[in-house]
Amino acid sequence: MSLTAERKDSFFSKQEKIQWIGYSEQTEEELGGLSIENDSFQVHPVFIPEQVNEDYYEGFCNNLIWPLCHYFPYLARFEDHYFEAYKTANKLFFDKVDQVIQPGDTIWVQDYQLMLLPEMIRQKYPDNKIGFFFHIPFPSYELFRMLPVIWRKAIVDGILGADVVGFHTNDYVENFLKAARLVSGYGNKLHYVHMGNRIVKIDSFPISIDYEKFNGSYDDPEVAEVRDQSRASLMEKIIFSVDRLDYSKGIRHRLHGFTKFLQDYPQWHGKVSFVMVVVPSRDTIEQYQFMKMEIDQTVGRINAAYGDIYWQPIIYQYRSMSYPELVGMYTASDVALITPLRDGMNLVCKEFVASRKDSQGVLILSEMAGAAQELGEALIINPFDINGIAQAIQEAFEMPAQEQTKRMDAMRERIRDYDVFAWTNDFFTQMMMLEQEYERLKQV
Ligand code: ADQ
Repeated sequence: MSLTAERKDSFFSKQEKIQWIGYSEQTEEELGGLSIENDSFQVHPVFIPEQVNEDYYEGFCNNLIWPLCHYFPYLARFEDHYFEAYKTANKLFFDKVDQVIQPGDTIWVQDYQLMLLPEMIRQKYPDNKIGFFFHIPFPSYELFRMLPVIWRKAIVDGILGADVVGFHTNDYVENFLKAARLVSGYGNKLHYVHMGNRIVKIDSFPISIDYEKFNGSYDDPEVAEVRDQSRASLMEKIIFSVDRLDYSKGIRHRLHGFTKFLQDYPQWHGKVSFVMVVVPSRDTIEQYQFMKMEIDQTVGRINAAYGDIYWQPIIYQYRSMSYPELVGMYTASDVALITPLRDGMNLVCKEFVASRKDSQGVLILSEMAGAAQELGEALIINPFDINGIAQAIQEAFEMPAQEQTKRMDAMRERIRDYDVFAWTNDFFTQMMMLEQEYERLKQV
């Protein structure tokens, strides 16, 4: 990552209309040729036949790449038909790019669902600038090598069709460079990979959020109402967490940590409310259904064991939240408890920090989230260490207001300076300046 003042100028404000290509949940017939367009975007839907999509999205993406990249190899399923569907779906995206692309266009491909697409575009359009961003952790080679050789090679070569390849952290960059070397024999110099007549830059771009939006929402009347009501109706101390239902998010470990806290610090009984919101996700997959059942049971057990008729330690919601509710809870809480077992970045912690215009509140953050590398002022915990979670909650509850402000302000400044717009500009600037930058480095 590198950032200069001029990189913070809005990149998109200088550009022509953005052509957005994405998967459509509706069929072509249902959409009926309806075109989605406004002043800045035009959306081009990609239609994937149902069976292909099941093997592609639920299969290759969610049953193989997701668990492997989040260090759950025992959940990964290696099916030939998954990979066939993955190739087919990437080709359907390519066909849409092929219809829309204009000479001189820059194409930015997002995430692990489309790892073969950069190379497909490169082969037909050698001169267009292509970027690729990977939103989840790129795993250590020992996990990546579990993929069959042909699949690994297709993935590495597919991604390297881009000019600039971005990851959230330097660790993921190093993991990818090692995979590129061991799978396809591509060496690198200062993170530039040589691909015959062209170079590819591999770098870290820690994704961020719209800082001003979250910061500015503090005084929004709807947000203030949620905050006031929560503070009035919940206990003296409020802990908050919100995530998609996913085994990578460490929800069960969080519950065990909270139970340990209740065991070890009984002085807080009757004085703490843990508001835990889980947003439904991928609940057609068996593992997710099982996990949901386990969470429901664990919450029930904790509330039954520790609560009484006046106090429920955990307030658990399985639903989506509106924006005012989300920011209302971020700003009402004393502690945000974020405990993923693995997370590419984790935006919830950045949203919490950006929302805290009052510079109060304590962030407890797992060291396994990419965000931990930027937010060192949080109380950093290991999500597998249940005692550590319990102690961090106690430390957060006892942290003086002044100390909270000091930590919060340092994190807020960092997120404000590299927000999602700076992230975009940084990525595009590196794409545009790729060759000059490489020549300059060669002289040094
Ligand atoms: P996700 O795994 O989806 O993203 P995350 O980065 O935390 O995880 O983003 C979740 C987003 O959904 C946040 O903006 C949050 O506010 C919102 N959200 C979560 N629960 C919600 C609820 N109940 N109601 C409403 N909104 C809710 C993937 C990777 C991450 C990476 C991002 C971006 O897994 O590691 O940070 O992409 O690159």
